[in-house]
Amino acid sequence: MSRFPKDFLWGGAISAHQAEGGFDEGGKGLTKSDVMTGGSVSSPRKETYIDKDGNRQYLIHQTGVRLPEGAHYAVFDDEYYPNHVAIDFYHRYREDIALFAEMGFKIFRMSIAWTRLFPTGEEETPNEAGIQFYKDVFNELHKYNIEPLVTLWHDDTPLALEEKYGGWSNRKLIELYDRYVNTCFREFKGLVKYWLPFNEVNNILMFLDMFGNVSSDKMYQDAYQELHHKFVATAHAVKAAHEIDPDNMVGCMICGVPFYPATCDPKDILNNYYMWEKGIFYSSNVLCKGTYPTFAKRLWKEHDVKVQMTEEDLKEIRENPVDMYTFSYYMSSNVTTHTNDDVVGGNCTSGVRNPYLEYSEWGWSTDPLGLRYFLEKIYGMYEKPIIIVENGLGAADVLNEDGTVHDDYRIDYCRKHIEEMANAIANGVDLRGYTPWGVIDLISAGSGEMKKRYGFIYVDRQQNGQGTLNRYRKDSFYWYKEVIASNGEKL
Ligand code: P53
Repeated sequence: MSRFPKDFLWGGAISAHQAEGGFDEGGKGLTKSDVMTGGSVSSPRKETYIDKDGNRQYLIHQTGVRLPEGAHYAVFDDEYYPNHVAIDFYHRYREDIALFAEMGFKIFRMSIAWTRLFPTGEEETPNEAGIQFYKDVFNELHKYNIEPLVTLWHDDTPLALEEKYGGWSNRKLIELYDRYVNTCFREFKGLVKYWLPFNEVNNILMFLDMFGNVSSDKMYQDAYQELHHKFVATAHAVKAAHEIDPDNMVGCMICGVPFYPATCDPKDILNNYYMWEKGIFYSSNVLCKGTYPTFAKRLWKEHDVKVQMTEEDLKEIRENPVDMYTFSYYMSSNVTTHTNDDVVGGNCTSGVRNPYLEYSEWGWSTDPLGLRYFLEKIYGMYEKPIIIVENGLGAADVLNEDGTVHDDYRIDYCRKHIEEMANAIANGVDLRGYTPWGVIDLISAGSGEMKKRYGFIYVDRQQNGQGTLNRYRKDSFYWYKEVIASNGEKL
């Protein structure tokens, strides 16, 4: 008997800005990643802008950090922007989808770029070329019986809204987002039924503590306010999705990091629990249960935060919880109140090194048991169907002269995580699907590199834009094909 349900949704995931390219084609407007340079494990990505006196400037890209007064984002002609071309999915999606079909995908997670439909976010009517592009992609997927799972916002607010309103801490964003997502639900009715309103919605708060450069309580004020607006926007999206098509299923999308106390000092235990509350449960509770948890008051008090919210907001949130719990999972994090110099300090990771785990070149731990822990904990708390919508190993693969890529380390990583998925299912978790991240190589979000690859398909695009963009099947491609064909038995 199979350990996975017979209609288990095996697939893969990408996002628009990391894969599409065509950044100024088809009437698309600019988004943050279009003004972001590449970086590396040791040097951060930068945002390019013109200051109030007309000078070129670079701002280190960091959670919660904003442009100075009077500045404007700008694209510099002599700078390299990795997301402008990305892997050219915009022009090559047919070839890519054929490869996904060859692996036997049942589901494919992708995102719609808000700026392809509403270039500045404020147009009254959507850009037809953008709608047509996504209809073509969805139809191509259905040709192979692949179900799209669509993220509506993958860190890509229209840049015009960031500049004019300061982004999501401004309430105005809710109504503009409502217009955008309602357009999606209407236009893509019958083509899409799985929707994720916000990618890793909890990051803005969790990352502020983990590796933010917090200069004032105002940053917490903005983060909590931004989250509240996204909670309300999610509630609106759930309501509209259900009204427009009762078949629609909407999920929260949480960056799933299990926190471990580095010692058994009660101070570490409590501190660790508070990390779970702030990083994971705060967002999960509001979106799944429809209410702010009791500990919200403690969190707000911690940084003297006053979240502006109306009775109507709370009613919408209460009446429209999400239908499923979806999350990304890469690694666990190790927390302590003690002084410990053995810190991880990679790219987008923080905390104390866990002596029981191995770390990637980018400082991300490999912890398959952490996935089971997260699955069982979350299912026990919320009892909603779960899909793991990101998981994988970022590594510097080598393309051999004969077109092969021997990525046994990636196979090993995925195999161990799938084992733990099976164990969690055996323990009662209602896990419905698995879409490993960057199933075709794409631009890393954190480091802006092409070198940090996750794919089962290799893309010949190199660090500074060299390469043919040709696609190659890695060893993991053939392995995953077998995994799907055997419904997770042949690992
Ligand atoms: P990259 C940090 C930690 C966990 C998840 O990340 C994260 C990040 C942000 O870097 O984001 C998700 O590309 C995100 C994807 C991203 C993926 O993880 O830095 O949803 O867009 O590409 C992997 O290796």
